[in-house]
Amino acid sequence: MPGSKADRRSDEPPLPPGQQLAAAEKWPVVGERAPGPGDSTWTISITGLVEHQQTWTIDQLRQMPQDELYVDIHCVTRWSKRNVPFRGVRLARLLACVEVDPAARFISFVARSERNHSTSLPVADALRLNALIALECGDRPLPVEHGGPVRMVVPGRYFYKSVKWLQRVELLSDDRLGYWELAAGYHNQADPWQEQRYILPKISKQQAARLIQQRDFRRQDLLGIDAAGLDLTALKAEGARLRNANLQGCRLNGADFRGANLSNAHLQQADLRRACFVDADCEGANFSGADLRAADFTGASLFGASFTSAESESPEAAAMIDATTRISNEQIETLTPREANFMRAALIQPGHDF
Ligand SMILES: Nc1nc2c(c(=O)[nH]1)N[C@H]1C(S)=C(S)[C@@H](COP(=O)(O)O)O[C@H]1N2
Ligand SMILES: [Mo]
Repeated sequence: MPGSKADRRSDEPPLPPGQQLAAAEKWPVVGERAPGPGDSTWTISITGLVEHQQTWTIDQLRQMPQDELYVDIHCVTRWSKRNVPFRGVRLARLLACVEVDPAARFISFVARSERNHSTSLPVADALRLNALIALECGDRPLPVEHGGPVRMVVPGRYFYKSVKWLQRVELLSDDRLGYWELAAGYHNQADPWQEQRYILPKISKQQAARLIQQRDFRRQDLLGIDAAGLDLTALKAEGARLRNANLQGCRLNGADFRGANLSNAHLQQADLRRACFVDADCEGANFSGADLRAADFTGASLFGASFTSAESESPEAAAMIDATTRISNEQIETLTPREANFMRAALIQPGHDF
């Protein structure tokens, strides 16, 4: 039964609101591609408001005293992974070497990255949260796809605050927004216990009303748009950016979301028959209670997506899925175990006419 109490062992501590455990052996890879090998040895520098800038090679970092930290990972796209054993050098230890200027209030972590990734924190938070410059995970060198040879690990924040392929740490008097915070509208505080996922939407109510009336969202940036309950039959939403959009209970049959970004979108109870999600990003999207017969998810990313409701045990809370819904086995394997079980059972239901 979806959402049954038996899914959660009673001795397990709760997860932050809206999070679900990823399948036990899965650690999703999220974000940009790993950088190329580069032409110089990997170093980490600390720059900005410090008494003496300093640079370390990976070997030098390995020779420093290592700390081990068991971290609960919480991705903003709603999957969590508990007790991941990271090992490396505490940020505080490196900051002590460079002597931070008292005027430095923020710290920016800059990646070796084709798209200039960085993210930032108040210095006080980075220290209080025990941020770690991680070199190993589970007694092995950190895999490249997870940020090897060296990444930040910041416990107690959504994982976008943990930059992969760390190259430079810069101390700043004023904050500098990072990549996801600017490009995706992710919240700059990022406390999962307060569910600080997104800053507020930017689009005006008038603009939203016009697009809704025309049923044309193509390539628009509609972060957080609230269109719940509306008739958006055959909506054109190719390439639209609909992160965190509220589309609950909408009529969306035949809608075209090809290549759209629907991460964390709310699609509960929506009529999505024959909707096209080809190559869409549906990470963390909520489809519980939606009608997904003949919907096509070919090539879509479904990490953290839910099709059943965690809060309710009623059968109406599960999405309507049958043999006409197109989802591959590979995609099912990226779902949480409960979602995957539901999906496997639903997909063999004979298709209905509608
Ligand atoms: N350089 C870099 N760091 C990054 C990202 C990225 O795209 N580039 N993505 C962030 C996000 S959104 C998450 S959830 C985690 C994912 O880490 P993982 O791929 O090891 O699970 O890395 C974070 N750090
Ligand atoms: Mo993330």
